[in-house]
Amino acid sequence: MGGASCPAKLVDHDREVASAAFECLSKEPLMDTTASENHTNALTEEQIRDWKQDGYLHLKGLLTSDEVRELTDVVDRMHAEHLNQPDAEPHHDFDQRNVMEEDDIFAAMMDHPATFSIVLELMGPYIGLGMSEVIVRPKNLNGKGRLHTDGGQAMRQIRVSEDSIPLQIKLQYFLTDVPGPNMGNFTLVPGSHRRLFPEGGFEEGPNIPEAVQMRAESGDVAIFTHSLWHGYAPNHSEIPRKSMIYCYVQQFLRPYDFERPSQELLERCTPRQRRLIGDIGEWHFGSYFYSPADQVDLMTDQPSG
Ligand SMILES: O=C(O)CCC(=O)C(=O)O
Repeated sequence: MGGASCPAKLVDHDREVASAAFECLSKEPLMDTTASENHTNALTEEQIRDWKQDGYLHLKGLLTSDEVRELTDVVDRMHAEHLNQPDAEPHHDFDQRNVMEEDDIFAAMMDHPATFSIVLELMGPYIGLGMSEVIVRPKNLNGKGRLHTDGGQAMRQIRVSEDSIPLQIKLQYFLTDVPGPNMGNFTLVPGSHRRLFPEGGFEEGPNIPEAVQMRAESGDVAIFTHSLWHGYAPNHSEIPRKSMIYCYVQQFLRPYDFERPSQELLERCTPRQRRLIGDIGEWHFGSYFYSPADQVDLMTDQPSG
């Protein structure tokens, strides 16, 4: 379409955005988009190598026992309320979405000091929160578990290269110990993030030979990229497996489990948390693609002056 049919104001704005971006790129060295180049130094060289090779990390003891207890109290309360509903099945999984709206303790997890610098190291600073979830997987002898990759029809066909920042990562915080097999373990296939997951999955579910059932302790965090073949094993134990999942996406992607945050939540959040859940100021062409000028300062908490 010719420029004559576009409103002049928008064309000018687009030019401004493009020329500001060009100016910025020509003054600063191009960012090398390997996962290790975001320089928060939150991960070791070895962890970054493992991340690229395996598509996931298992980081131990990132939450304190007090944090685990406080979070578990809230999760237990939510689960108990759910079980009070007439049609609730005690052996079914409890999967609550958009929990940042439920309780301030979940809103605070968006940029938890022990994990947020890791998110920045892997993703870079131009990010948003894609979802916040609480999961309880109780004993279910009929449960089979499942393996999948994340995203819908299009996203599940995208597998970013080794030297690319991810499109999406999830952090799974474990609130219970999962010391043995078939305890509802987070299950994954190391290195599978570069291979196409078969449409329809596997008949064996999570029991394919390459799959690994992660043994974890409460307070541990599993971080994984969207194209990793992952899921969960059945829980045949007496201990309900409890965890929380926080998903981070590049800012130009849409959130998964909310359309927009409530005004009430926005008012309770810090400026950084508000940005993460989509407060980008007044919307204009390209504003989710060329992030607001204070994006890096907000994310890193270090004004560049
Ligand atoms: O519950 C689990 O361990 C797996 C969760 C999962 O598959 C997902 O978040 O996509």
